[in-house]
Amino acid sequence: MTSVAQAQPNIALIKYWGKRDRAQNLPAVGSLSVTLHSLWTRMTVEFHSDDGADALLVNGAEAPAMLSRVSDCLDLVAGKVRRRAEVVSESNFPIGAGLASSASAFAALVVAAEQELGGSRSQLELARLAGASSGSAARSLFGGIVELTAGDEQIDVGTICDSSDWPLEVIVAITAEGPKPVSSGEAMIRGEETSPFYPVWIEKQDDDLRIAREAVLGRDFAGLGAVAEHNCLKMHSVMWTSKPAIVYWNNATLSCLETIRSLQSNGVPVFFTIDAGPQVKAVCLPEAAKVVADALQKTPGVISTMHSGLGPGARPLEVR
Ligand code: 2P0
Repeated sequence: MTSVAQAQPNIALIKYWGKRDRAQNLPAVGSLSVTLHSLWTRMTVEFHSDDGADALLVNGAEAPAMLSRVSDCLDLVAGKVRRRAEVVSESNFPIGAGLASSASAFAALVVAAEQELGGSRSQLELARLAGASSGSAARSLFGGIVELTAGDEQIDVGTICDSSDWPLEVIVAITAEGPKPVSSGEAMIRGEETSPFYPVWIEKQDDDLRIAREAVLGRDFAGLGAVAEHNCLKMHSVMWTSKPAIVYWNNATLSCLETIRSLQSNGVPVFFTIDAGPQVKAVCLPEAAKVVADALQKTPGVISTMHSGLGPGARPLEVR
């Protein structure tokens, strides 16, 4: 049997940055995100009874660096004593470049593995397993606007607003291709250990989450944009004040922020967010999508743009 699952990456508007428990990969803070529609990862999982090691192909190439994380994730779903797995991952967007590819990958992986095992875990249980592999992956089990709550023992996560109830659009401006210099996980730990801003980042996160949640439930776009931009810049301030400093931005990242500020001053409903990479994500109301995409595409240093509405959570695609 072969099982295939698809998941979309999600973009955090209130960010996950910091770990409460490194062994279990429990986040130090809650987060709030939008699950995308047009970007996807499809994971195929097949278990074999023969001897041998797990195998992984990512977009047609072997991916040794990723293989151990995939094997560890499969151990969580199938148990440590299990058949070997052949895993094939395909994505329609750049991976390892600040576009949340690990979120869609691990969300799709747990769903495909569960399907292949014939299991009946709930979406929340699968989200907890995905989150143990990649904190942001837990959110991609759910669609629309998603909130993750960080508990001492485990996370809770679910949709707080369906994509059809508030059809936001996201334009991603690609400003550099290729993998990031420091992984998110490593960067988070550095921030926790060395940034003087980290304690205040943690202390204020519940306030930002409450403001964002209320803005979502009240469909207050300006309110959501204000707290999302503030939260993003705070997270990057933790990175910049880590020792050694971590700066994921480039000149084009800043040029995109200027473009978005200019659109905002002309009354266009748009705000920015930036993750652990140089790409800029512009969140806007549907009527503004074209003008935002055109403006970002013309911004110096922007290589390309991608456009997505909000989409569903991870799900099985087919079983052959
Ligand atoms: C987020 N990021 O909330 C934040 C904002 C990047 C910046 O979650 O260490 O790959 O595997 O749990 O999920 C990216 O980190 O980190 C991330 P691990 P992950 O989307």
